[in-house]
Amino acid sequence: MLNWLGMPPAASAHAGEIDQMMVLVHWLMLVLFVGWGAFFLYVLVKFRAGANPKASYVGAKGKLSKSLEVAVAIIEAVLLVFYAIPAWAKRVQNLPPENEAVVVRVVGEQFAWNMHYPGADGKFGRTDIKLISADNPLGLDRNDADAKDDITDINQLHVPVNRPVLVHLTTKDVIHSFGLYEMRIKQDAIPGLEIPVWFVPTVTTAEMRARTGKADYDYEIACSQLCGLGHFRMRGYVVVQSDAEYAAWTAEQVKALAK
Ligand SMILES: [Cu+2]
Repeated sequence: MLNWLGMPPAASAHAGEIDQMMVLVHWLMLVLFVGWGAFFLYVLVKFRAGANPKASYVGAKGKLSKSLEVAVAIIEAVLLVFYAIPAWAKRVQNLPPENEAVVVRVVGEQFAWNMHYPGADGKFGRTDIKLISADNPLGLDRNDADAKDDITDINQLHVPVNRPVLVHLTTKDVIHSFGLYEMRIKQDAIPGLEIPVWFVPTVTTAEMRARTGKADYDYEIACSQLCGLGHFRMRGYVVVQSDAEYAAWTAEQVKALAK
């Protein structure tokens, strides 16, 4: 139903709700575009100089135009109150509990996305700006007890399918924006703030590749704020895996840490 809008395929539990809103807004815009366009053509002919040598300073009479304006305002209010605000409220109020979700810190920087998983203990280790270096972009203090099992990654967000993912989003330098189009997620990353963002991925990367027939299809993380000269290359990938694949990936990371 959405192909006519050119939307990327949907791959999260709440995507349908966002798409429904987009469809309704586009229908309203189409009706307004056609309606106003037709009205414009009508007045061009009706009030042409040839038929109206003397200008009227009174203007249009009648209630139709006012009723139409009120109707448009009511439709917009309905979209806002019954669709947009409830959908947004779910994003910002119904956060999944941390013990049920996959919790990840995502830290933007010019020009990469750093992923920080709390590891088996479920606690994020201490980070310190003084420890930031080329091979420790998060400034993670590996001497901290909570940090010992933390998993980090760059530009690759591994998540299991059908489980809530709770991202704590922030940035080290300038404002970036975490855009996951198939998940219908977009949130600005602001220095000094940690903003919760959540979604439930419903289609694994492998399944999406099979569905689209594109063997190299990836869920892209696109930085959606112009954040500097390298903005164009600030992209990462969400790798949505089956539970078994995700467990295997986690085990691999744990093994690499032990080395
Ligand atoms: Cu950016």
